[in-house]
Amino acid sequence: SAVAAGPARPPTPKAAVKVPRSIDEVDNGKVLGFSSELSEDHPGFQDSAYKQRRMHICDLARAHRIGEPIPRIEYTADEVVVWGTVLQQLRDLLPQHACKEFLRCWQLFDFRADEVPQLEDLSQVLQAHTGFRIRPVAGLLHPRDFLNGLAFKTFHSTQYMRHVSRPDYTPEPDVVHEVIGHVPMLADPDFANLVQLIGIASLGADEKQIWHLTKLYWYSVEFGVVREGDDIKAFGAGILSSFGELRHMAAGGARLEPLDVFQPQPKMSYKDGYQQQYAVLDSFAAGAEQLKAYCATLHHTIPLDVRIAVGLQ
Ligand code: TIH
Ligand code: FE2
Repeated sequence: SAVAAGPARPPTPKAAVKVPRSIDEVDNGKVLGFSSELSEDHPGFQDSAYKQRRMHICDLARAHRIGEPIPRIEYTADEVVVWGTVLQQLRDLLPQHACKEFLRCWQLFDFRADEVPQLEDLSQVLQAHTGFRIRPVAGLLHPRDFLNGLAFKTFHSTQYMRHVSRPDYTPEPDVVHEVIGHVPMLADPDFANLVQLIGIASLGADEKQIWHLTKLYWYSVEFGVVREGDDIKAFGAGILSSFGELRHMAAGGARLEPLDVFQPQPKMSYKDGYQQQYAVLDSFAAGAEQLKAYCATLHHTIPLDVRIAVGLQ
């Protein structure tokens, strides 16, 4: 028979990739960076009290188990000042430069300058709106674990505060970045759907695909902008949470390129300061369609029980 005319077989994976069957099987212990060991170029590198404080908060995150409430942190007066400074600066910038979905969801959270929000409370609000939950984490996770978490609508968040010397910008995720950059966006159903799609694509993906998905995540969820009529508005958390980065965007400091999920993405770096390029989406729905088309090319097999657990048909 005409065997040769059949569809090409998907390539056999080199090593079997472990697909987690629930969020409990996603490891939040393997932290690749940041945490409490800081590199020389980190603003808190010389500050031993700062490093100790982070160590304490990181230990709490390591001890957390899914299903338990996220421990409440008693933020110090200095930490509250950092939070309040960022919040006040961003309040001046966000109305003009954040996308409409962000500004709508922002209203769900009564952020106050004199109180750092607690992840547990935010997680409750998110669960009610989009089903996303927050899980505390000690630092930068392995990309596979981080992305796998998104498939189970779980967002891994740091809980420590950026260093007092640089409220405008930190090279790493911190509680301000998670709370202002990510949390309001995750309350938007279309956006939450897009984020979960990236997570589902990561289940069973090989290392090369994980790397590509990490970059897609970086150039959308972290540093994406979206068209609103003739304007460009921020939805990427790395822009929304940094008044330095937001001013950089508003001043046209970065190239704008349409997101093309099939193309190799530019190198990403935590070390080079403000971004040189932002990826533009026409809408979150358009972005989700592109991602679905990309996922269809991945050919990995997700076990049926996992497909059901994450709501795939
Ligand atoms: N640079 C961001 C901020 O200062 O809020 C934090 C990060 C976003 C992405 C990676 S680190
Ligand atoms: Fe982030």
